[in-house]
Amino acid sequence: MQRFVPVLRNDNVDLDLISLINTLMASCKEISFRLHQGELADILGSTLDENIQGETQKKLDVISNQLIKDILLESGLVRAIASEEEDTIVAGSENGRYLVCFDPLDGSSNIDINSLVGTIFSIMEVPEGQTGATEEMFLQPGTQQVAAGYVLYGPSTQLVLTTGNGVRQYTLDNTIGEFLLTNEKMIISEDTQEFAVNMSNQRFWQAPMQQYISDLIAGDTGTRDKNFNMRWIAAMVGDVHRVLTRGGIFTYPTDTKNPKQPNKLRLMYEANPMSFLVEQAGGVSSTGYQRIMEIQPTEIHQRVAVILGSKNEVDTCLGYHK
Ligand code: AFP
Repeated sequence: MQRFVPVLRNDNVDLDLISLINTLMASCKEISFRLHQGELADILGSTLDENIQGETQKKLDVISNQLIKDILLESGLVRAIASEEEDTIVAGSENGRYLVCFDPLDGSSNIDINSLVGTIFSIMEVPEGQTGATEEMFLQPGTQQVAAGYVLYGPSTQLVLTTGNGVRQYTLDNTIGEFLLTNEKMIISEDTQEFAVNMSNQRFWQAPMQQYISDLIAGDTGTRDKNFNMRWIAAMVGDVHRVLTRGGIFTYPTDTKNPKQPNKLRLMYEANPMSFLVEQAGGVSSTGYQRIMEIQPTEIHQRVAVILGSKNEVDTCLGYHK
């Protein structure tokens, strides 16, 4: 099985970018190790702090953020980072070519139940001729990403990565500490009978999503004329991994549950990187009204509605929004 760096070299990926991803993976291997130590390492549970989103920070959110932040800022390759766990961007090296957005530990409510979590990342280049490190530099649409991926900390630790030439999956071999290529080309099936949504929010959704999900649930007794199954991991990284592996539609739609926060998922470090992966694997990713990767961001912690997955099923869902 091939190691991850030579695979990227064969793909003619820029050597600095390979080096950056490799550096990022060093921190993910450390997170993987600590997660697997679990309760033995006294890293479960919450801190007394909240992040910028008003969410209680788990100890592992803070540890993971620190590990990734330190290694990226020391690499010399990164101009600045934006993280779910940081209020503002953090400047790195003046000569760094790259901007990295990340969610250090997505699905953190799963930590204490020993369930799926993951690190999601998106990499862009500093716009031509710009000096210093500013939030404006980050406000580029997802189409500008040069790499995106996630590391899923499950029964095995897997890296799923795109640099714009398809999606590959690597599995961490703990005996040698390397990510080895285990799927050369991830493709999302065009059709599916599986959907992922938090059904407890149903009454808060807008009419098109209410109708679409009702029709899925009606199954072969309704207009869809086939039965659907539902899965919800409560970690986007786990749900999207399932979609990439065996197809499906995943959505976190707009809702009125908290009028101050109509959308839950973060554009820069959740929706954009996942959309890049999904599109590279042949799927579709939209807010319902716009391709996610074409959204012009207005701030780094911006939230969006997300509908992504199997092409034909997402297209059907989008049909309800017209
Ligand atoms: P946290 O990492 O803050 O726990 O949030 C995870 C997440 O943003 C996303 O990964 C899940 O799809 C979604 O929240 C789950 O949300 P619900 O708890 O509302 O189902």
